[in-house]
Amino acid sequence: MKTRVTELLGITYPIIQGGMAWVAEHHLAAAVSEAGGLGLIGGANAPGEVVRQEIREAKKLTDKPFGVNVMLMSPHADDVAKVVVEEGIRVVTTGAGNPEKYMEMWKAAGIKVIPVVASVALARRMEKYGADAVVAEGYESGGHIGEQTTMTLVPQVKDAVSIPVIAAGGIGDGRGIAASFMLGAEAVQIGTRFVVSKEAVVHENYKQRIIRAKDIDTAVTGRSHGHPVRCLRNKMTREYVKLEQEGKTFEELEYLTLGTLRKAVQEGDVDLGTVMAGQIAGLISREQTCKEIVDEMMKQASQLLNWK
Ligand code: TUI
Repeated sequence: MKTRVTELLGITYPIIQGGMAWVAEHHLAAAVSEAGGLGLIGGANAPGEVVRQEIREAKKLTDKPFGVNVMLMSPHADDVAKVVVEEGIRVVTTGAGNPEKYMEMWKAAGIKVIPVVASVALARRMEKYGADAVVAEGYESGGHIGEQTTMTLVPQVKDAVSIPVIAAGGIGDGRGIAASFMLGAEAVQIGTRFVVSKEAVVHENYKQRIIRAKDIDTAVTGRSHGHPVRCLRNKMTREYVKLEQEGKTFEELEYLTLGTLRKAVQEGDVDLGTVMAGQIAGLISREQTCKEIVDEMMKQASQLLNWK
């Protein structure tokens, strides 16, 4: 199951873990890398020094390659961008913005740069700036999303660029992986399924909400403000969407989402917290180790794709 992505990253399976805020810490990243995929530490809104510590902890748990996701809307993005260079990180993915201003520094350090994009235009631009691959992330994803579905985005990005494309959004099993390859992807990025892994340090309430979720249980907040975020429907999303429809501004509604992802992930407040998850949540039925998840998905995908 060699692809340009497995070769580029030195990994066994074409599976990359999403750089999920608060969820993608060193235990999860190391476990996914140990399972043969590429684990990622999610920089999210954390200060550079916190990310540095996370990187050092992950290094203690695995000798395999792992990466860091730089969340570009973070006030600490500049610091995190430097920390990844100082810590000798080999792979960086970016989200929620355009990483152009860091590309030269990262390329000079020999880092493989993989921006997450939600449009063909940004994918093209990233290739021009020297990106090694792109993650084409569809609207089915959890967290901050674009407008295109994975089904429409992946083949259009594939046709627009020569660098490898990694599909993301709505992929939760081997069928999703096989379908992504049919669309032209050479790897997938998986988020929600890894939230429900034994190694993910995530409150049990959060994992159970995903396990119990049905297909239609996600909602998108912040659409009217240009910051669409997908999460599981709860008291917070109902209140947010109601006030949004009444015309409340982003600033007026910020109190509903400040610190609420941490509240859900760490404290287990799944009613007032932000329970980010993708539309594939309804498919996820039990907690497994990262190795079990990777092995099961790869077995199913290999059969479907007739890989030997
Ligand atoms: O970044 C993500 N997913 C995220 S980031 C995050 S933390 C957060 N929490 C609350 C509000 C905002 C962020 C939670 N989930 N995925 C990658 C992604 N990037 N999805 C969409 C985009 C994107 C969107 C527009 C990337 C670039 C872009 O435009 C940039 C430009 O300048 O054209």
